[in-house]
Amino acid sequence: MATVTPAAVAIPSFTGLKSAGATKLGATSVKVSAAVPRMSIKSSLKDVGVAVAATAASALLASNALAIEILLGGSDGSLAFVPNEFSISPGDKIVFKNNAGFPHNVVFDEDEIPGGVDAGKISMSEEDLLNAPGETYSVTLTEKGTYSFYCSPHQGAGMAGKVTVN
Ligand SMILES: [Cu+2]
Repeated sequence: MATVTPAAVAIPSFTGLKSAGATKLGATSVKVSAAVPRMSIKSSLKDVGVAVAATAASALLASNALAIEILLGGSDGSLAFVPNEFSISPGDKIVFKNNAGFPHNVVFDEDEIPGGVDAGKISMSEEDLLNAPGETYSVTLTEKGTYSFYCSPHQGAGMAGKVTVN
């Protein structure tokens, strides 16, 4: 059996990958098998398969992940999250957007989030503020459960909200 060095495997693999982008995998395997020794064919096909699977997975994630926009401050001047109660799916992104009555921020209550979730990792710091119109703070929640959050400058005025991940 011929010895295949890493360098010898790498070149046909690269060719296979490029072909896979332009043509169907079946057509690529025929073309590669005619051009390279048996050991290389196996490596080449394996690499192409992994690359195709990875591409498909990332495309799926991109098309399925949703983002929900929550306004910071009501257009009527209310100091509130709008809406202040909503549901998302795990992995969805929440985009909090400055609308009126700022500065605002978004702090998750460490006592009212699912166990094992670190409030510090999903919150802005208490002193950190969104000052400009349209400024945003985004967070992605992956653990199922109910999360309570508030705006620290306006917590006393009742600016708080709740999101359920299910
Ligand atoms: Cu606020």
